[in-house]
Amino acid sequence: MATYVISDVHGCYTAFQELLRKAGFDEENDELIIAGDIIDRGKENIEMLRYLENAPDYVTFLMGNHDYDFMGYCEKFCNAFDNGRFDGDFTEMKKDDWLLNSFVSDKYGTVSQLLINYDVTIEDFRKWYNLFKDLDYYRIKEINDKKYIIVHAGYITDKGYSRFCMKGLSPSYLRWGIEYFYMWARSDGYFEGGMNNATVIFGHTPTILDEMFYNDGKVWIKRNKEKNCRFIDIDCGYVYKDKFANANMAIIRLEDEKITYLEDKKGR
Ligand SMILES: [Mn+2]
Repeated sequence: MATYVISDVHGCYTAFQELLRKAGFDEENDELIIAGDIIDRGKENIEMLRYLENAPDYVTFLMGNHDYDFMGYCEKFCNAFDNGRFDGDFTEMKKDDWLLNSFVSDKYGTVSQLLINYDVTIEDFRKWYNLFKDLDYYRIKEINDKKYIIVHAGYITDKGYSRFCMKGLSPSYLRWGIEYFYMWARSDGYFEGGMNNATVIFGHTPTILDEMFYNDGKVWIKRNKEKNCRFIDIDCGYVYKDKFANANMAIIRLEDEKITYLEDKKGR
């Protein structure tokens, strides 16, 4: 039995399934943790949502910022329906972006993609809302005497968070609380958030983009000797593959920390 971690599938269902096969993931015996952002940006959002709906026992989904936003859209549709402000008929919204966007700000086009290409109903949105709202923000695993914290963007202890707030965080952090950190952390202060003697595995900031974890589409690893902790960014930006040749999808097996890439790039 092994534990695998992947992140930021972003509606790339086929690639995700292919990577599981390539890594030798065994549905009968292994465990999979998906560290958030299962949808948006990619083309196979419905496939990811159906996968969430039929969630096999071996998989744990954690909340990402895109999942959280999508949950908000679902909630809005359902509330409007429950309050009689919407009859559940999406026909007009399918034809009219303005109408759709007046309901939900469909930033990544996922909702219109679902409405136009598939026969989705208000009950689908209700189902998705209920599934997303129960997701955890992080998961802690002890494997071979090592502690792993799996989270979408960044982990911070409650105590660390209070200290962090005192130092003057961005207004968004203060407004939304610690969950915002788990889903959105992306700053130097991020590294204060870890826990001693632990490895934080996260995604959210693709290693293919020219940002703080840039590593040309390979997994990014940094050790903090002082705290004896490590940070591993496993989001290799696969959904950006049309823009960046080295974008990739990676999965890590915690027992031996073996990393498998979907695409084996030359010279690696
Ligand atoms: Mn994200």
